Amino acid sequence: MPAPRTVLLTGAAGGLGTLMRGLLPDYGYTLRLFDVQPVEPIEGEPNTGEPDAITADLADKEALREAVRGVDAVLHLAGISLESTFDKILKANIQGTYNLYEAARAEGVRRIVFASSNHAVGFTPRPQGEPPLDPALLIPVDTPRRPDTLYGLSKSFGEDLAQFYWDKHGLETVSVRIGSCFPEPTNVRMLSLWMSPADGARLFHAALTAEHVGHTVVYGSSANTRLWWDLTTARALGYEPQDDSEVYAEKLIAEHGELDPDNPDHAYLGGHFSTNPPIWPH
Ligand code: NAI
Ligand code: 15L
Repeated sequence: MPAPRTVLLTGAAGGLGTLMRGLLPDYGYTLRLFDVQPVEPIEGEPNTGEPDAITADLADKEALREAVRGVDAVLHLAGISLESTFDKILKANIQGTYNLYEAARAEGVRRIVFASSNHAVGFTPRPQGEPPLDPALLIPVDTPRRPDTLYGLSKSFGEDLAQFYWDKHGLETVSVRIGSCFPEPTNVRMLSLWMSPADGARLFHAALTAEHVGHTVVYGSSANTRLWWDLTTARALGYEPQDDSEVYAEKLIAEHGELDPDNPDHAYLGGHFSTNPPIWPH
């Protein structure tokens, strides 16, 4: 895959989108932005004039066709990012992601990097043991999908959609099961799942540029000492994580205590998402 130059960044107004707007231009990308909310300038960054930005909903098929026209690849972050009602998840994450793939296929876009989530496999029991875990205990990418929420279910759908568009239409995807990508980890579970924003940009760059990915599923995290999952497929794309959440471990464990094997919120990869009551009305 020749290095893409113009990348459509959906979800550009969100937390991760804002972080990536700051970091990805350093890899030489020109970003076109898409979000249902207006994209605000990044705090503390010089205002470099009007961005190439489209304010529209993923339900708007015409806007999506225009948005993907002429771009080399898409980084698809837009959608509901936490548990919600089925109607909302259906519209934004399931129908919306389908609309994006259909627009990309129609306009000849060759690759999408899809923000999947740890919650697509959130009901996987977390591996137990002293860190760093024996590599044989790390959760592989081909572990059965076990969504822990309707949100996780929509990410599982997105991965199936990606596989289908590769098999049927030759549209490539890297599905990144992101752990927790925030400036810092804020709880003990995140010590295992955290992806620093800088490593996030490294991984997205690798996913955008690696040769012949077909549909590849990778876990998205830093090289954490307390890692629960296997980064082999991510590394095979050329991803070399530089950060480790361990620098936050002492402080977070002092504040929250170690993970408790008897606490159901600590039993699974997805943490408290697995015990979330459903949100009504459905
Ligand atoms: P966020 O909620 O801050 O941002 C999502 C953005 O998508 C928002 O700006 C929102 O306006 C936009 N959006 C929602 N529905 C839309 C629609 N129908 N049409 C157009 N835009 C729409 O979420 P965040 O944290 O930035 O996450 C980005 C993506 O990465 C999401 O897909 C999320 O599920 C995924 N992810 C994020 C993780 C993280 O640690 N931040 C972990 C795992 C997955
Ligand atoms: C996600 O999928 C969410 O989008 C994000 O907000 C975090 O909750 C993250 O997972 C997590 O599991 O920490």
